[in-house]
Amino acid sequence: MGLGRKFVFGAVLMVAGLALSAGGCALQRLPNVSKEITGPPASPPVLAAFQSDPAIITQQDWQERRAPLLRIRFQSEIYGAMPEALGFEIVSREVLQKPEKGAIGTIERITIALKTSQLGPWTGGRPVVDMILMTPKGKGPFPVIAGGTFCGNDVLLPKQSGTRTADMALPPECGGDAPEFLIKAIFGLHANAPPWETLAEKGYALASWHPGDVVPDVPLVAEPHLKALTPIGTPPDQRTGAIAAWAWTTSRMVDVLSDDPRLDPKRVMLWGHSRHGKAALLAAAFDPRPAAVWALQSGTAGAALGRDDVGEPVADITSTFPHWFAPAYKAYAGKQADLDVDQHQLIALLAPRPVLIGTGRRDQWGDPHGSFRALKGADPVYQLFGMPAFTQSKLREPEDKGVLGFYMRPGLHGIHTEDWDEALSFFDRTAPKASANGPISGLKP
Ligand code: GTR
Repeated sequence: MGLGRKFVFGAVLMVAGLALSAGGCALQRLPNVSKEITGPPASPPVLAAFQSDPAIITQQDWQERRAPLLRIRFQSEIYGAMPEALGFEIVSREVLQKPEKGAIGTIERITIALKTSQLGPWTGGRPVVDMILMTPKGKGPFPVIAGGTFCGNDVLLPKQSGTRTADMALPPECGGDAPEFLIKAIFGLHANAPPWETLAEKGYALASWHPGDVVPDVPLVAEPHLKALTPIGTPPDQRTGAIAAWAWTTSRMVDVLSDDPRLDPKRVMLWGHSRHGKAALLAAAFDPRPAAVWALQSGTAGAALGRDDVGEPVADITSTFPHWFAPAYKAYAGKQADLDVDQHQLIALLAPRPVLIGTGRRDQWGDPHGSFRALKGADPVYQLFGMPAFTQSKLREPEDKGVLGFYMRPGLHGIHTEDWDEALSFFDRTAPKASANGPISGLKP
């Protein structure tokens, strides 16, 4: 076999391997979903009586009675106990790129040790996260878009030395040594790295970290880390799941970002794709500080309704990724209708903050329709906070109004330029105004 042939053969094998290793990933479920909205409304209705809590009438009812009750239920039934928040310590800061001519801005690596109530299996008894922070040129304080990266910091900025993160196990979905062009061909141009230049040009800072620094995304490897993060006294079937641990990590990153005078603490926006979209939503549901969230193809236990038979079933997600959840969640395999909470209630915990849900038309497991209905189901809580009703009737792109937005682009599971374009125009439109020092270039006043 000639070299060229060998290469093509190798590439085909690698594509097949990647597709298979994506496991339950939507890649294998190719048919388009309907362009018309299908499926019943979200249940239970978000303001209706829940357990022994009577129906919600006012914002105060929601904030003081219902929201705390839902947070307890989401932890006990789906995500497991949130680790305790005990703060952080900056271990080191290193400037990887100075804002000199030709550079987009400043790029730093900030090494952060997270404090936990227990001694974990980490070096020094606590998890250490490397955050890569880009601040654009110009005068801040800058709004910042923050989120976990899928495959480690070293693929974030391939041409930038010094970004390598702690040496944690990566999930098989990262494709082993698959070349970057194949990853991009399968999972999109921005599968591994956000559009740094565009963000800098628009006046956004970008914070990225690898959630696997805290809990590696590999089932058996994750287990001791999860146990170490689980608050003492938690029933075993509610031990912290990785999505909860990553959401908690996100909040610690918000601690760090909110303390940085170059950034605007009122404009910390979260984003995440797929499993990290689940974590971004959960983080903002438990933390009032993130100003807005973009969850892309977050699917089951993310933005998609989970009590129906559409999308990725609980049985599949809990057997492929048992470490993501509380062991209790597995009990709903094959009987997800028995759950008494659903994801529209999770989204409602973000009210009145802007939420953009992105989906792909061929990403059947991401469940575009269930995600749209979840936004609709959360809307009454947004209206309780005086937000305009979610009236969007087309799945394709968000309407240019309101703080709830939804889009369904063509294609599969991945992160494309089109996704970032949708997110940036949504953030430009809905992000709060600068809280000091006047407007930021690129943002609408
Ligand atoms: C899939 C998983 C989805 C989604 C996705 C991802 O395999 O079944 O729930 O989270 O992984 O994170 O890419």
